[in-house]
Amino acid sequence: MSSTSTVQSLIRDLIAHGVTDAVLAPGSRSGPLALGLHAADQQGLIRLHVRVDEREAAFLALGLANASRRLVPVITTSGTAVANLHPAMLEALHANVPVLAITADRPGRLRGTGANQTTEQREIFPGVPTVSEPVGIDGPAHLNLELDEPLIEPTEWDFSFDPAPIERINGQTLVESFDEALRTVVVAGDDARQPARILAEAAGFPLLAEPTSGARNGDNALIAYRLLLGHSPLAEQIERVVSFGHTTLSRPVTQLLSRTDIEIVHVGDQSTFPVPAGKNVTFVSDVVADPDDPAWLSSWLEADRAATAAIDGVLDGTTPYDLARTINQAVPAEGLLFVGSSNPIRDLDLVARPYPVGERRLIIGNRGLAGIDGTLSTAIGAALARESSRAIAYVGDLTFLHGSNGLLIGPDEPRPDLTIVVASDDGGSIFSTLEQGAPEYADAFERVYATPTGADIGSLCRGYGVPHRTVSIAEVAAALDEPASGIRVLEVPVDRLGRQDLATRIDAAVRAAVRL
Ligand SMILES: Cc1ncc(C[n+]2csc(CCOP(=O)(O)OP(=O)(O)O)c2C)c(N)n1
Ligand SMILES: [Mg+2]
Repeated sequence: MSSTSTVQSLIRDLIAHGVTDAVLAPGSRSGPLALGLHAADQQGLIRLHVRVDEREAAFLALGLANASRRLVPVITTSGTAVANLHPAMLEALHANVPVLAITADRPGRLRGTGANQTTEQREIFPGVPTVSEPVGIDGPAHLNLELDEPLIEPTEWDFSFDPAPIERINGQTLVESFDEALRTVVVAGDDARQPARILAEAAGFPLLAEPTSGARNGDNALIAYRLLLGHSPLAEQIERVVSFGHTTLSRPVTQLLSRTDIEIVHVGDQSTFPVPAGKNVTFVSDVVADPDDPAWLSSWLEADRAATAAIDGVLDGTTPYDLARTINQAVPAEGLLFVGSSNPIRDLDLVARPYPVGERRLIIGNRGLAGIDGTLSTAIGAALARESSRAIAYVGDLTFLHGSNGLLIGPDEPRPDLTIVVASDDGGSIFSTLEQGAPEYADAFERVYATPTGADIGSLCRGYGVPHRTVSIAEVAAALDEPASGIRVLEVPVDRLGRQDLATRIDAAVRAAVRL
């Protein structure tokens, strides 16, 4: 088959399997794919997104796939271009997001010779399944496509196909049903979604839900659970944990799931459980439970109210937590919030109020590997994939700078309405709250951990043609409320050097409030 007809049937298969968006980075070997996708875009069959930088292209596909839960291909030429997909493919692997890397390759006979732009790219993403056609893919996959000359031929692109029912595979289910009343909490990590909340509400269990769990909704969700686990006497009374999703955010939760003296039921398998599972851990596919003693839940809710009031007492309107609280409130029903790794997600986790059930907010982040790379592109992809009443990305300054090339978008490309809020503290504030923030490391700390850059985010945005404004924490709510069209950046200066002291004061206030 000629390269052109190979590509024609591949694109036809993609459309037949429900693909609606594709991301392409330019190159010569991938030429037939580029022309075919352009034709599919012109015919209204696929929305094509073109990006120069393959790393950003792949993260864009990740965001599109994450928010739509559809397979999204990212297409590159051969050589180093392929390696640039790796960070996003790893994130897709660990968060199980359906991104298909389609990498153009030279014919196999040229491998191992000095042919230009030719390398071993078939097994370049260990752990990511390789496929020869886009069928039955529900996570990341790699399709390496050897294309021979002639690469370009005159063609009438025709992607029509006979609609056939798509088969769905049903996995084995193992349902855990509790017959013993034990004091239980529900932990909801990334992508836990509704089942965590539904179980908590049906059984009357407290719900400890991370911001990107999709479960931090309703009356059972706690706010300051991270500090309650450390300070409330209730934590010592926990007899059973049911966990959903992939928890990554805090040590108290990891420590809870590491306990060997209580019963732990995880809905999922080891790949989403944060520590090697001991004998007390059961992996299941669902849990049902009868209503529990209501006093257990009300004690947690009362402790949470006390802890949250104590935190609010420390916050004076100027701290990074005030920014997180403002952003939490600024997401309307049907809104989208993409949260960057590092402190934005952790600050949000400590202060975010649960939303009412059923209002269809989508709060997501790259929690598979929690990288600070590709964040703007992933957020842009998510905003492009989902019609939302308001789309916000909330990121640290290093995260913004690391992925700033996500703003490199050609004038004819689809562009979402997205406001990027940068918590700007010139460096990585997260490290000051970890061990390396201790005074004995102070000499080395600024240079090798905090890494202030002094970069001028406003000038950078100007270079990309993206509107930028610096606003105070007090001004963020009003700025987010403005009608926004296209991508814009709100840079919010926040303090980094007082972080450790602030964390200590919050910790002390919560301890005093809940240790009665
Ligand atoms: C690709 C990648 N490189 C390095 C890290 C390690 N890392 C985690 S947080 C962080 C600093 C982030 O700084 P910033 O985005 O400014 O957020 P802040 O900590 O100030 O809230 C770094 C370098 C990472 N998670 N991902
Ligand atoms: Mg920072």
